[in-house]
Amino acid sequence: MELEKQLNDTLGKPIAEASNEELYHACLTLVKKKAEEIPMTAGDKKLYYISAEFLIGRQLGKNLINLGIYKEVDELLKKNGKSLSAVEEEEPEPSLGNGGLGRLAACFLDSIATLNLAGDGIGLRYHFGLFRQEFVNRRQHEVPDTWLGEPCILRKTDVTFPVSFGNRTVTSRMYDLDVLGYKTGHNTLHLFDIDTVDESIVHDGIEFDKKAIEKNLTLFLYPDDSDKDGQLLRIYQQYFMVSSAAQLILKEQKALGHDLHHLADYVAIQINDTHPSMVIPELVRLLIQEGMPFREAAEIVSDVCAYTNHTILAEALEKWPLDYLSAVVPQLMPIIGGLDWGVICAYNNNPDLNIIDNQNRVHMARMDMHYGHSVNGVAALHTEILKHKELRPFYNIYPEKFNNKTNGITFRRWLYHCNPELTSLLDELIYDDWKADADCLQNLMQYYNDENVLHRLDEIKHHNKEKFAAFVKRTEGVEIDPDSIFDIQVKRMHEYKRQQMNALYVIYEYQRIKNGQTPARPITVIFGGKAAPAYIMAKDIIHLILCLQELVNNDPEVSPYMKVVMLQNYNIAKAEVTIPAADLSEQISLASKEASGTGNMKFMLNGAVTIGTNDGANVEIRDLVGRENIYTFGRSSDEVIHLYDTNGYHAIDFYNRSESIRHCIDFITGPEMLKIGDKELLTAVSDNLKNKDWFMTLLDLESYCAAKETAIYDYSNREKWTRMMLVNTAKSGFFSSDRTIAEYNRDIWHLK
Ligand code: GL2
Repeated sequence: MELEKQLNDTLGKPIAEASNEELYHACLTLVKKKAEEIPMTAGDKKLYYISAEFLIGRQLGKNLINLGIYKEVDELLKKNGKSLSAVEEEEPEPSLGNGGLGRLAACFLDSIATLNLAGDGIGLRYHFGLFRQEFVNRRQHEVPDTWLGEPCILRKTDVTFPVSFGNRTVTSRMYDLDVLGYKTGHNTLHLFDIDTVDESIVHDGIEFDKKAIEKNLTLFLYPDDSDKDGQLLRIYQQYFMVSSAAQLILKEQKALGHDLHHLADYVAIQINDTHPSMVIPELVRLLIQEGMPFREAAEIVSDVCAYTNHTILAEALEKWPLDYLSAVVPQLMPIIGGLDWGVICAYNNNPDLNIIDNQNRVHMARMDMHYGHSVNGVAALHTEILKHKELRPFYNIYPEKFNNKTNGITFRRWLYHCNPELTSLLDELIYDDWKADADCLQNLMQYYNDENVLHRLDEIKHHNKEKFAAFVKRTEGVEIDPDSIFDIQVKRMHEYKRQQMNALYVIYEYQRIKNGQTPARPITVIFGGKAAPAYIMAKDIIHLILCLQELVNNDPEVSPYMKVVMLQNYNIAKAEVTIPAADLSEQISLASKEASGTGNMKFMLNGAVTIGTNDGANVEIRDLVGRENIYTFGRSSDEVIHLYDTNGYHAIDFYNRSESIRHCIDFITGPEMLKIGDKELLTAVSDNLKNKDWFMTLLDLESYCAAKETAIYDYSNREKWTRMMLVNTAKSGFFSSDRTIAEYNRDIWHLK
């Protein structure tokens, strides 16, 4: 009743008479009011989670859930002939991240607040975030994605800081977003921007003048850095972010009357990948300005800062040329030099350890490891690889700094919000405790042999598949059959994730069907994901998939048994419809390359069965569900690492040796495909697979196809399959980000 009155008052008219847009505005106001009533989480010590990405997704549904009023609002709107999910669709999705790392940061904010820990996020207020993906002529096109409309979920504040780039100074302004925990907790995400950014300088898709720093600084997340100006712009962005962060932190701590000599008693900083690494020299610089000697400042900063590594891919381990840094942030150069000098003296000028290498590049991760007190990987296997391979010299000198924090996801969004039917069933069977204590999902195991429960799980999955099929029809114009197996690979496009291997499977299956060998059950192979604008091979792979979609779906001999869909502009909102509908979860990265993955956890939670390599967190999924509830295949990370070390992989040998591989590769540039696609792009893909194949697609292709055959076969045994679904959901509690955050706090942050 009270809610109804509040909404009516804000609307100025009855709910039934309001448009979805008006209802969205009214709900936002409601959330704001409720948030104001919740005191900010406080504690003796505060965490600052600095990240270039926060892929927060739409906020309304999540906030209503965390305020504990989602159901009530949902029912109220229903009663008035309205739908909350339609109202939620009014919210533009902020795409302030590009993939797992950014989404992880968002899940972490949710869990930090839920655990009632005082911890704010700090990042940038990108005007466009990641581009919107459109398919034109079966190719990816990038379009700027505006999200900063009115009303905006961000609050403009009066808090500003001067940020200097040499002798040019700009003013950063703070924008705030409320981060509400589930039933408790209230923190803030601070996003910085400058007032002079000019969106009108963007032309021809996502082109703009990279030199006009005052106009372009926060235009885009990860502007193209394939040239020098692009790299300089990234350094500008990073410094802008961390200088604003460091100034905010010191301002808050001084306001609390804290002694900066004891900063580590009051502050923990988590450096999310190397994008925020310059916060280390920046804080040292500011503490020196406060009158502290260099060495003391460096020690304090080390006690405050901790670093998370999210990848072993060299491209993501940033090394900035010294002269680029001195062009953008000359004031940091003496500090970085001093930090490097400390390392040179302590470790005898060891080139494997120095921050500045002999090509005059600054290794950001090395700075983090020397001048932070903790280094963590994001899944057990990943951390082992860091310790014994990638970062081995550092593990040798700082074994005590290394620790593992296996990633997690917030179950409030990735089950409660996106899968209401399964949520209701769980609430009925095991009560709603799992929303705050995910381990309770284990209790589902008592229904392992309960036919009725298994049947209901099956029914729910089917409903979710129907909803998804309707969604695909509406958004992509493709008809898919909810009775077929939904085999889903949605994630960023990258060769190491091996969407190309899945595409080769499609070709393999296509040829078999053409030869009269139809699969035990029709299968729908679903892809989704964006390719970085400058990553040509990833874009060519999108082209390959879109050509296959055209070919397969229009072939009357094949389409009754197989369909292919590539979702356009895959984002959080689409993920929320896609994941609950999955039967098979594709996690097929080359072992050792996917640090963790978090999509794998979301699928598992929603009852999909994984087909995957022993990579990242898949290994932990396998250990939890048991080998009979997952399909693993492919070479181990040790074998793969050995192949790299010994230069022992030659794709062409696999091509020459196996007829079936040869048929698949040759098909890419065969007559059927060339009728549809671009010869140059398709040839680039097949040449790459034959002659380079850096991520060893052909190494695992045959075992992959065999594993998929087994899965398709098993799917027809409904009892067996639904039992696998049950086990996957029941065992997923470990992957709650509440658990991950509790571990970060226990081992690294030590907040009360
Ligand atoms: C990533 C890893 O690739 C991914 O495996 C991991 O799950 C996430 C979060 O830890 O981090 N690293 C990275 O740079 N991106 C990721 O998604 N973009």
